[in-house]
Amino acid sequence: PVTVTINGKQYQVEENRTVLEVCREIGIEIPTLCYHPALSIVGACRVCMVEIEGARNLSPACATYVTDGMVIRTNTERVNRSVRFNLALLLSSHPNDCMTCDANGRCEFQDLIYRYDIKDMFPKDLRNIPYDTSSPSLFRDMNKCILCGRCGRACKELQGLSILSVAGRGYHSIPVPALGAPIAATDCINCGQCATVCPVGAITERMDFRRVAEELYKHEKVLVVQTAPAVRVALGEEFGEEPGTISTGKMVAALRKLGFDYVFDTDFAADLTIMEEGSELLQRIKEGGKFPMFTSCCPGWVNLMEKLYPEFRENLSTAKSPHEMLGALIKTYFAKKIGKDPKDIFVVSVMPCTAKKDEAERETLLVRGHVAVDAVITTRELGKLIKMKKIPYESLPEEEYDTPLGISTGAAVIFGATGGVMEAALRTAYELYTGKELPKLDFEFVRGFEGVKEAEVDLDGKILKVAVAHGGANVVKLMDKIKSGEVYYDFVEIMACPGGCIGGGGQPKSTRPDYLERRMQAIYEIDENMPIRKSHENPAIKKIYEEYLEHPLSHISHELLHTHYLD
Ligand code: HC0
Ligand code: SF4
Ligand code: SF4
Repeated sequence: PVTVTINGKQYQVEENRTVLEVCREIGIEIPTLCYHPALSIVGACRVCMVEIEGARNLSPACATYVTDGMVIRTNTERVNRSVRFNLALLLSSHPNDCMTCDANGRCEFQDLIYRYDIKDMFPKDLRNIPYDTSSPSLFRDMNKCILCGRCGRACKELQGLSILSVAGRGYHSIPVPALGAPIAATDCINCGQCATVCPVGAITERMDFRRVAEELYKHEKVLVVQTAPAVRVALGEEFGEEPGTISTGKMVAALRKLGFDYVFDTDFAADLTIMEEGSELLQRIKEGGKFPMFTSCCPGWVNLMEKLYPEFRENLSTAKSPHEMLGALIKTYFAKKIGKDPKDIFVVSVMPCTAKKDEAERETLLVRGHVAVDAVITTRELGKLIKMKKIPYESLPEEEYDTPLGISTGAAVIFGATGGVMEAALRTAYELYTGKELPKLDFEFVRGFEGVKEAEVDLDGKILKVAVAHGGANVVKLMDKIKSGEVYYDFVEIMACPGGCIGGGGQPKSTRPDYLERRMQAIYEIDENMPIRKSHENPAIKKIYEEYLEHPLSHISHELLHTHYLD
């Protein structure tokens, strides 16, 4: 440890830490914009400036490491003047249209402008850049860009895909796709990692919550909503709760209050996915097929595969992603059950994911001529909808999902974290393949944040080589190795976002260093507390096969639950 003096008080702190980290830990606020704990440090925005005794100039706290005897001041007039000057400069090229901005209320820039009481100090010098509405998942308004560069770093460092890089000069420079192309014309995979780190409203998900609000208001159709595994461990953050707060019951209650007629759980379909995908894997093992078999539930990954590794198209499981399976069942099985025409049913998916928006528009996912999912909204958009309708989220009593499409197991909820689909699949594949009961349900080697996890699983004599990768940058590394033949696996789980869907591009924005860990802990806590923890033991899954789907990979399962991929 080293001794530092901050604002006149002495502290013993760990070495190799920045002034910013140390100050935040002891509760001293330092404003930041370009800093994000998941990204590299660039010290570009100059709003975290502090005074270090002995240094002539102010130093950026995010990029300055503590040393023994360092004397730091964060609260001097000089610091304050400098922060205000930098904020005012940024504001001079930023429109003041907070009222209609989708980041309103959770904008890091707006917060600072308000807190430091910055009025327009310099004449406005706006940029007049047209919106980029080319993507079905993302919306870009570069007039609002404050040049923090977080989007570009997220795309490059987390996703391994340098789609956005800074072009132009000075305050007119902005992060753009190469040659200024619309984002949909690039290799962008719609993961939304850029949007979830954007501190302002420059890159957001395409907003679909107003369309959903409109349907709720008209209420001409039967309104059905489903929620993804990872939403329940993050939604609370939109209402000031700690990351990892489990909000399943409140979320269901809020959705009913919003006016949905049925609240179903994507987790039900995650269990169904395991039945279909697990059976597909066992079938490939017995009858031959392409290996490795890749999971297919992450549309960010499917986009990445189609754009960068199309030669692996047939290696992908043909199983649709869970929310598309559920949408398909709602428009067929469930429609018949309630005596409705599928065109009179409106299905909304609440997802941690922006790529699910473009997935829902794929023509290959039409079910008997109908879209399976009519609208996808992100966790953040659900938060907006609840606030817009003034539903008192904090005081809602917990409620349960509707049956039968709301019944699920612990195996389903872990889909939300990297390694979860693999673990859920192994729990079922082991028992189906060997006919024996698993001695231990937890497969620890696929858990955690290691970029690529690999293992050999003994299915009673048959050794299965498996791997799990999350975050595009790790995915690209793994795929290059698989492609070159350097490594071989039988079954590979891939999630495009860091940490899996808990870190999805539609999740609440967070600059806390521990938000992913906490969300992950919550996912495994839910699993542990579920009475049933294996997909093939879900009674509602057994019933739907008996009543409707016959058996995994049946003719009707193929029609409703499987798909194919684009050339
Ligand atoms: Fe996921 Fe899913 S686990 S992709 O991350 O498979 O979005 O949460 O809903 O569909 O179930 C996202 C999360 C899902 C799907 C499930 C899968
Ligand atoms: Fe990059 Fe993902 Fe953003 Fe596309 S959505 S620009 S791939 S971070
Ligand atoms: Fe979407 Fe999850 Fe894939 Fe990210 S990891 S693109 S949130 S499905």
